[in-house]
Amino acid sequence: MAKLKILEFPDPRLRKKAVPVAAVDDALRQLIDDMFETMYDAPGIGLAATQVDVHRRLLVADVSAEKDDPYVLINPEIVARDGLEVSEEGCLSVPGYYEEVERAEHVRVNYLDRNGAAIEADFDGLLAVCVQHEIDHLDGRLFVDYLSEAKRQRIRKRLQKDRRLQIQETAVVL
Ligand code: GNR
Ligand code: NI
Repeated sequence: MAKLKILEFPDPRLRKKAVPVAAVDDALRQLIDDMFETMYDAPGIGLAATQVDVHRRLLVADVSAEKDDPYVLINPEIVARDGLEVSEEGCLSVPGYYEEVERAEHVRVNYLDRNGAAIEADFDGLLAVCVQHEIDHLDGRLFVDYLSEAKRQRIRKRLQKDRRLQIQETAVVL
């Protein structure tokens, strides 16, 4: 198992469109395990392969309080959506910022599970929000894209400033 590095906005690699997974094999399952370790450690409720610089259509999620309800969605396709709801979203690639985003309330998704079996499942509540947020990552989209240009710029500038300060602090300790 290995913890992977999470890319942060505005890294251009977060804008790449992921390609379909060709084979669900042991190498992919190793990546899935590493993504779960990275997500639980963060901690987060979901993680898309794009965020760890792997541009394949794969996401993991676990929105349970006990962290004992893992989902793996390979080549996910939303085939139906219903209702609208606004909820507060955050993102491990945009650390420290939470903003309201409107999403479908219910989604039906076709995908492959970690054994390569074809699944059609209905998601609602937080899991529906999370799955839509993760599929956006696979298409190179971030939740900040739903905000105004001014808000997005403010977040980008503050994150870049935070990073400069982090580098400076590290230099002082060294
Ligand atoms: O951990 C996460 N929390 C979250 C909260 C509300 C809506 C979406 C999310 S996903 C996020 C983890 C992440 O960045 N996944 O891409
Ligand atoms: Ni995210």
